[in-house]
Amino acid sequence: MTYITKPKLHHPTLPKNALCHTRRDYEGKISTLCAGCGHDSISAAIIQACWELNVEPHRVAKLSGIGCSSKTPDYFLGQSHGFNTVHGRMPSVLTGANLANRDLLYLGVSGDGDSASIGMGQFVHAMRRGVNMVYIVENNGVYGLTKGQFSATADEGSMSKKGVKNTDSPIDLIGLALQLGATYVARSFSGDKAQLVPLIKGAILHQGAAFLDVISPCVAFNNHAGSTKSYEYVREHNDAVNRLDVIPTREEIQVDYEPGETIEVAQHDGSTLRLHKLHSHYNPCDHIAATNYVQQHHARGEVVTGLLYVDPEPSDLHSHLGTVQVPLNRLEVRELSPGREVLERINGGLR
Ligand SMILES: Cc1ncc(C[n+]2csc(CCOP(=O)(O)OP(=O)(O)O)c2C)c(N)n1
Ligand code: SF4
Ligand SMILES: [Mg+2]
Repeated sequence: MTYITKPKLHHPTLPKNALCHTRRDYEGKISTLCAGCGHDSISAAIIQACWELNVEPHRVAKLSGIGCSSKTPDYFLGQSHGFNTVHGRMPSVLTGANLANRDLLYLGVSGDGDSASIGMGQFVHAMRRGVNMVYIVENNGVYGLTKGQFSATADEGSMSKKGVKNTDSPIDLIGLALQLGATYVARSFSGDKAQLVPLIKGAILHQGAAFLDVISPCVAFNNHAGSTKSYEYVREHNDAVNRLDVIPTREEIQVDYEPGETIEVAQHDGSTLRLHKLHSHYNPCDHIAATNYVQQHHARGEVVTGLLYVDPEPSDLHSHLGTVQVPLNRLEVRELSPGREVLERINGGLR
């Protein structure tokens, strides 16, 4: 294993959240990724979001697959539960864990190779089932860990570092997530912390399948001219649909906005998303319009970022299955095995 433990010493004046935790308490080991890798910025944004939301680290389960992106859960939330699955299998392992213990906050971290190639079947079923999770794809358009082969999200016509042109059509994970019924869909850029942190916070508070596609340049293999996932390309083609702020209702809501510039989306769990609309025509609650908007801008070579779709009244796998509120892993043997009489009644109903 290549990892370095961080020294535990804190500066006494570091700001603390409501749980008396500093940001350092949400960090993990020292990253071994390449200096400048977008994935490290996403880890920093996750740390910031969890710190700001006063998330209790022991209530988080981080799961990932294989790849540079999937290594990152080791670099944040060092006091949380963590599990590295086989390549592309994070969604099914997470689904199982979620069904066993619905009380944890599930954070699935994946790469474009991990989710759009080997794990595609897993990704689509997690979305269509509505697993209550934050699913983050750290999207660099390449298999970073195995030295830069094109991934399935690489745009047609984009160039590899060695000058080879990609001739395959890209898979758009945002379009798929929308089509499959994800109830919170957003795209951002690793280098835009101001946009990314609130999007992660909104996803954490969302009670359903929340999907975040984060363009995350690979400085080693996909940050050159001709790449559509480089820092320069994304900065030039970024079209932000909204600016987001998340206001947990535990705090006093202070609103400071001009009429017509902001809309508020009340979520089922009582939290409120405040959207600063840059494009007055963009409505993130309109599913069909969101799908069209993303496709139209993609055709123009624009990367649309922001909260693209949110269902203010989401449902999740537990509500679809009608499971009990008590996490299954806390039920007594008596409740899990109700006895011969009940079993015979169930079997009788099947005859
Ligand atoms: C079953 C299996 N097949 C192939 C591999 C080799 N492999 C490791 S990581 C990876 C792709 C990683 O790409 P991505 O998910 O985009 O992560 P990145 O490194 O770009 O962050 C591949 C193909 C593997 N580890 N296991
Ligand atoms: S190879 Fe690419 S994705 Fe992997 S750590 Fe380096 S910059 Fe990041
Ligand atoms: Mg990748």
